[in-house]
Amino acid sequence: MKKKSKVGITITQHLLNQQRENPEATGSFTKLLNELIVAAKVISREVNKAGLADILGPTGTRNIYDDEVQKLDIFANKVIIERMQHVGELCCMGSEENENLIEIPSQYPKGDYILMFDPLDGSSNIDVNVSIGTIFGIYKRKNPDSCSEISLSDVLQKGINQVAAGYFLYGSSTMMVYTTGHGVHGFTLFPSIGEFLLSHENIKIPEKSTIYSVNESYYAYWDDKTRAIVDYFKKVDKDTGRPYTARYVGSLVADFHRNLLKGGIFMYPADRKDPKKPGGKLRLMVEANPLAMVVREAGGYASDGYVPILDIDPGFLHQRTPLYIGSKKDVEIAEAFMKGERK
Ligand code: P6P
Repeated sequence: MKKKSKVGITITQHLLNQQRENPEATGSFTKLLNELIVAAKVISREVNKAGLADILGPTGTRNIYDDEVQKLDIFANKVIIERMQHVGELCCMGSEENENLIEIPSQYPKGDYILMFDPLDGSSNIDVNVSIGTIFGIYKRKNPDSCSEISLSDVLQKGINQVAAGYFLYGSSTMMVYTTGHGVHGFTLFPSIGEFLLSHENIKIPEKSTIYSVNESYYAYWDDKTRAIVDYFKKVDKDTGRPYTARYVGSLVADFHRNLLKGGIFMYPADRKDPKKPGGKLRLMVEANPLAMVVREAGGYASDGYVPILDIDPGFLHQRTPLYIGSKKDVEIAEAFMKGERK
């Protein structure tokens, strides 16, 4: 019998369903996420056109991390800021591309939410047509009655405080994966109708996997414990399904998404390669925290090698962290090596 195609509900319907299940919901959150979705549709269109348009390639400028900034980075950052600042639900934003907090212009109403985002992660892959993504995490401000004086202490919250998190993946198709703490759900953009439709309901990451993702060119810059972790996943041992398969795209959202669906551990350890980045390359607030919430809701785990990512108290906006994220059992093995509990 011909398999009935399961066309899912729209993301808007899904958000409204979640809102209705939450008695105190006022609709503010739904409005906020809907605007972010519009921004992602605009970015998706430009990413898909990038090969033809003149917004491809580097701008010749560098961001605060000294990374070369691609034109699409700037475009994506601008689209999100301009679209989100007038929604009336935010009191500020933080972006990987902006050194300081992004305040809401005085002409727009403010709200109680804080949006932290990486507008276009993996940008070094733009020119070679590898999947890239937007990562976001949403918090509620701690002191709701003083939005006019938003302070870093309001924003620098542990990842466990996120009320929602997720990412958009601009690849062979454009996907949105998000959680509000009630499971992880994936939606695929159908360009013909311009809607994200439910395609991956209640995603659960396999507890154990056979994939490890790490840039092994840094092997010489790792400490012995980090080397021991990677050596472990490469060792031949049939009983534990090793060696694992190596898969590394070099685009965090692409690597994370594959591991989320198939199982796997993604690692970006601390290394001695760049003295400016002793704690690893990835950013806590705009990369590690959102993905750590997603993976936890999918039954996985994220650690800095010693403690859960979601428990880290951020010291400053662009703090970096080592990241071990994915299938729970594999991340726990990595932690055991880092803590000296395994050799
Ligand atoms: P490396 C992309 O620039 C990024 O921030 C992540 O998307 C990706 O996982 C990582 O850097 C790749 O870094 O050092 O392996 O090239």
